[in-house]
Amino acid sequence: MRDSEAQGHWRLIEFPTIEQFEGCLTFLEGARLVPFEIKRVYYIYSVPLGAMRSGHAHRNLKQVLVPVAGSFNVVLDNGSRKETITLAQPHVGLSVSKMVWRRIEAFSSGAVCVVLASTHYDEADYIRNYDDFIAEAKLR
Ligand code: T46
Repeated sequence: MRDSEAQGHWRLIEFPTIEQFEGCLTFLEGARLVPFEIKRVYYIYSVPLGAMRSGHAHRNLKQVLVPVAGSFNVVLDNGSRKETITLAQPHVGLSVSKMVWRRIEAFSSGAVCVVLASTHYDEADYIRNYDDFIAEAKLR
């Protein structure tokens, strides 16, 4: 386990997979394997080569990112520790807690990132300025 994972800010989750001759099936269940009730699902795809997404933190939202196709890098920062995690296996997701600055980059061609979220969409939950994020993180 990485130090940052031990602090509970982010961790990889391996989801159960049924491998059959006809193909593989992976399942995710809210409040069980996913560490919260799932309120929202969205997905990011058709990302042009070289494009970066995100660049923000959430005040309360928790998420799990799953690379259901292709691969991408998630750059994580909790204000004191940074780590880049490559997601490339459809049965391995990344759980990210609140107050983590994240950026997603290096999307492979055809990559699809499915995101499971703990809350409905709320723009007020976003911290989109890095200096504001650091200031809020220090207060907590
Ligand atoms: C995150 C990363 C991984 C909505 O209207 N509803 C939604 O549920 C979402 C997620 C977005 N939007 C709107 C808000 C913006 O006008 O879609 C537009 C693009 O969203 P954003 O620029 O926030 O996209 P990303 O890729 O930077 O970030 C998204 C999530 O917003 C964010 O929570 O952690 O994916």
